[in-house]
Amino acid sequence: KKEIEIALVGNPNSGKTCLFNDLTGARQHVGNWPGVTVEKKEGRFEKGDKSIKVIDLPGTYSLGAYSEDEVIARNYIINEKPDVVVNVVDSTNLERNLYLTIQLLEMNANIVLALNMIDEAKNKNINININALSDFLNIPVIPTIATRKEGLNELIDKILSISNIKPKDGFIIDYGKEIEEEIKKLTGIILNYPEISKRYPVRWTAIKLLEKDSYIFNEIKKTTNLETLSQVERSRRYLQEILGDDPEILIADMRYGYISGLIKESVRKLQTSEERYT
Ligand code: GDP
Ligand code: K
Ligand code: MG
Repeated sequence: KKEIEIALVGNPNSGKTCLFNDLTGARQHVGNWPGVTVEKKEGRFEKGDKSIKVIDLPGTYSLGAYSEDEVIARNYIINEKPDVVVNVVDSTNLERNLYLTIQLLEMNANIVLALNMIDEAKNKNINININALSDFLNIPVIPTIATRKEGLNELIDKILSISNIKPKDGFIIDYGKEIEEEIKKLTGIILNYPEISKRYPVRWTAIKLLEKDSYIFNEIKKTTNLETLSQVERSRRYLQEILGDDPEILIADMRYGYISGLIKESVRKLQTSEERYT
């Protein structure tokens, strides 16, 4: 009987710890991540004949290389490859929260979206079309109220039902002809290095290199020859010249644009009577 491993990921204050407690009850262990003072929480629960290990990852808005929390969260997902990543989002702040979701998708994580604080969204007259959101992102979406354990059983059932799926290295956002061509050049090079391509999702690595992610940049520097780094520099300079901005800014803008389109398709803010009459 193989243990299923799941990780909770989300922005700070999205309700991760609350959901972690709902899932694991008293069966938790608190320690530290190796080498750092960031708290590591692990717990367990059972469902039927399945045993599920749960990790509460540090809260973070992004999965770049800027903070300890970001690096811990993303290294865990990349290196440990949890069977399921439960992406806990604050339903009242979907636009900001989905920035992390997009990055998880680009890392090929096997995601279920816990649309948490759905009670607060209702109070604020934010109406989320769950099916549209799920279709758009191509991942299961379960509304939850962690403080009341609502949606918990549905979430657990979904976690178990997708736990043996392995998402393919794929296309989430089309970054446009120019950027896509440079991504293609870099993925071509990365594929020559199994040490890298077996460990990291290839498309994600190419995007990270265009963004000049310091962590991935160093990994590449250690593992590949100088030709790789000079191609990264050429690609970055070329994009900067023809598109007029740093690739990391262009890439972030396209992610925000994608999310904004997605929000338009799936979220309605209904006016309250008070708002209508003031
Ligand atoms: P974390 O930072 O992601 O670990 O978030 P916490 O679990 O600490 O929750 C942040 C705050 O949101 C706490 O005050 C929780 O009680 C509250 N909270 C969590 N889930 C919900 C929910 O579904 N609905 C409402 N109304 N509040 C929630
Ligand atoms: K908190
Ligand atoms: Mg927490």
